[in-house]
Amino acid sequence: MSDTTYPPSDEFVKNAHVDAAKYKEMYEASVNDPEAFWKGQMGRLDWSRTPTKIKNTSFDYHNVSIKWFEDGELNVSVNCVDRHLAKRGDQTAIIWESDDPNVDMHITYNELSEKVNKFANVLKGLGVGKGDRVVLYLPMIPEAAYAMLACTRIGAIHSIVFAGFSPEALAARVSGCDAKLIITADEAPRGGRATPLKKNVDKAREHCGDVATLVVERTGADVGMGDRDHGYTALMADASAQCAPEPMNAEDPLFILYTSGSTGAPKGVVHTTGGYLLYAAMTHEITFDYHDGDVYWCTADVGWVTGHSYIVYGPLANGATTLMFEGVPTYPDAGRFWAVCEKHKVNQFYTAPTAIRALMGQGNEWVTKYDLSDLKVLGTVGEPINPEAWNWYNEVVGKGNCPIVDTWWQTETGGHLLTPLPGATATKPGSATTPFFGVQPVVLDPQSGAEIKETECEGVLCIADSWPGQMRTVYGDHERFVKTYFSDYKGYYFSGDGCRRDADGYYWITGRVDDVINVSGHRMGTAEVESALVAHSKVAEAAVVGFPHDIKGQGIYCYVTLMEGEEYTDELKTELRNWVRQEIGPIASPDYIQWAPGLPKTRSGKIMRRILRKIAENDYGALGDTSTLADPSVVDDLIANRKQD
Ligand code: 6R9
Repeated sequence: MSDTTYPPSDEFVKNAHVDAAKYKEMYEASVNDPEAFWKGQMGRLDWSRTPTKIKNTSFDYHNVSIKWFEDGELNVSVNCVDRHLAKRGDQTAIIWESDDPNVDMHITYNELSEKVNKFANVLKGLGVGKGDRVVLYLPMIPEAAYAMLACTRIGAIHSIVFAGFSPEALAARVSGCDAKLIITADEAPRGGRATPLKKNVDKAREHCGDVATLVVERTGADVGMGDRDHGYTALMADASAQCAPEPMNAEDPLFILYTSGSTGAPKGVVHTTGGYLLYAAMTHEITFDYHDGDVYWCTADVGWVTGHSYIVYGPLANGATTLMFEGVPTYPDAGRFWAVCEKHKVNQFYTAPTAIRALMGQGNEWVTKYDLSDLKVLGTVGEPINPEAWNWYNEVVGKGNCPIVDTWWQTETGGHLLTPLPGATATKPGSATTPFFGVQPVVLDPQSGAEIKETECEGVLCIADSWPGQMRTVYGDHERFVKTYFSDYKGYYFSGDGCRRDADGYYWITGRVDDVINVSGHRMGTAEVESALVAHSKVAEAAVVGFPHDIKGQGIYCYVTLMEGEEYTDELKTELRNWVRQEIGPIASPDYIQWAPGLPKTRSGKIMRRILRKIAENDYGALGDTSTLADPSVVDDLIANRKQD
């Protein structure tokens, strides 16, 4: 851990939205009088009915309820499109960079408006109305943004499923929200290869029923259209370019996004209209110090929350130019990110530590051969960034001139909670630094749950009061929402992360304290991988843990016990790996599968993951107390058989 600090340059500070003094003043105002503070920020959005009630929130375990701007009315597509037309109709809203480096497209706000209106009418024509759920299973193409905004125009609730998820995972999410329509594409080109999205939808519909599907013709491949399938191009050609926006209550659901937790199936995180959009817009402007005319690029996928808040909603609410990239960082070569930055004169660049680590290993020439002089701010998200990667990002990519914003947040939080502000915060490599406006982080003792008052400390990271971008509930299961986030530490929102606070009050995220692992910035519940493994006929029991991985941050380590009479062979190992990929998707592909004749369990039958984690980490000295195990000898077997790949 490094404690060297990197203050912003005087030149940067001069032009920044927020400098150190303003941060201090605004932060204090935001926590001393949240009502007044957020009332003052409301004007960032256009409301068809101005809210008079600002904050009505309770973290009380018996009565968790979160409402912001509850009597306000607005429409998200109006805020992201219509209201910009008079001033910036001809400005580029979306730059689309295709997987093929020779193909790109600029979409102006006028064009965006036409597409969104038409698309909204297409949805209506297919019987979709206010409150209906629509699943998007799409490549990173402009139609993904059109589809999201079209849903918001008519008040439909979208639920995006990352295009890397398997048909089985897709089916579970379609059923989970009882979707009326799936929007997909024929194929998704990425890194020169095409994923057969429409075929995956066909397979998913064998499980979730024959849900109507709209198919965007991305590659034109012949994918076979059935009775329930509709071609996008033909419907758009006939659609009217005028669709009146549905006025929505601030607390009407905007979208559902499934995310992994420590237990059970992924949960549908629900975000609502007013608070979410305001928070996404404000953090986008201030965290990245976005100024009119800047070109902003977030490399995430719209299938994750980062894509929702920081490719589509935040930037478009601000009238920004946002870049959408269909490809991968290493295609056609390891210079792709920097070639795109040069080509489109990118000013703010936002990516994940896993990508930085992977590119760092390819050599500096891939970066230095491009002109990156337009870059002003660099961002990271998704997992802790190690100081080596931070320093490389700072020196080789930013040439020491670009503040780095290490943004800590979650699907549940809607937007950044801990982050440097580029003109205000002296950064430290590896620290997400200090809270955004309105955010009150606290560090709790994991055992007693008591708040640690000393500045320097370590514990679990909770948040003491609500902010507008917070999730409101788990779709269809409010009890699970309360249980997951408000029951372990009463009166607080529990993030699931551990952290350290240093003498300067800076926060350093130490990783999850629950059974969630973070693989290349993607969240995965070990329980999900375990249930995929035990669904295989030859597997009796499985335990899955994370282990440190140089590029991915964490890798997936699986222990399996087999059904009586089954033999563990290399073929079975391959079969199990493919099985998990098929059940969840390639991102859940196990790095190691170890045969375990027995798993370490307590006498009450609980698997002791702490021990399995240590074995996966190759850290036998720290196994700790194994005397409470029902059969301590299984540990020796596990050590003897470790990583026999
Ligand atoms: C936005 C996003 C959330 C989890 C979170 C934490 C980890 C995210 C981080 C970070 C350290 C950062 N995380 N940002 N850890 N530093 N800057 O990633 O949402 O997919 O829900 O993951 O990711 O563990 O709890 P999500």
